[in-house]
Amino acid sequence: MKTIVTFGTFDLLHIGHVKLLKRASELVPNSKLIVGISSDSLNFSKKGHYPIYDFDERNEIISSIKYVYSTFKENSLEDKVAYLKEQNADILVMGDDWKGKFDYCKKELPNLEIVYLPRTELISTTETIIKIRS
Ligand code: C2G
Repeated sequence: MKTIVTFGTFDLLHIGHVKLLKRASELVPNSKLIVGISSDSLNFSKKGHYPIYDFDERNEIISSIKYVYSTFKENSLEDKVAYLKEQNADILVMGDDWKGKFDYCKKELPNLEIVYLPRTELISTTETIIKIRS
């Protein structure tokens, strides 16, 4: 069974997140999808604010999605290789807003396949927050 790993914050879960998880889980038959969920402090360091839903809430939401086999906490963007090793990842999947950014992982993990999937257009957590505020 192949192990597919993806990473993200998944705050205010929306259709773009669900489509990403669905497509990732369906990339290879007979595979399991493991999701690294950003810690609250990692989200602060990436985006300059804390997520609306805290880690435990986001973890519970993501864990309940049928495409997801298991989850773990991502504390640092720089530890990708360690996380991928820990999870025995065969494939790393990310949205194409991260295109090329994680290719360096292949230096230490030459058998790792990396797939960047096209983002779903016209939806994002940030846009949703702006819409609600206005
Ligand atoms: N996504 C998507 N379409 C959207 C919005 C997001 O396909 N309209 C994808 C992103 O490309 C990402 C995943 O959904 O692969 C999670 O998105 P975010 O929660 O925004 O993740 P991010 O904060 O970018 O964290 O280590 C990498 C980071 O932790 C990724």
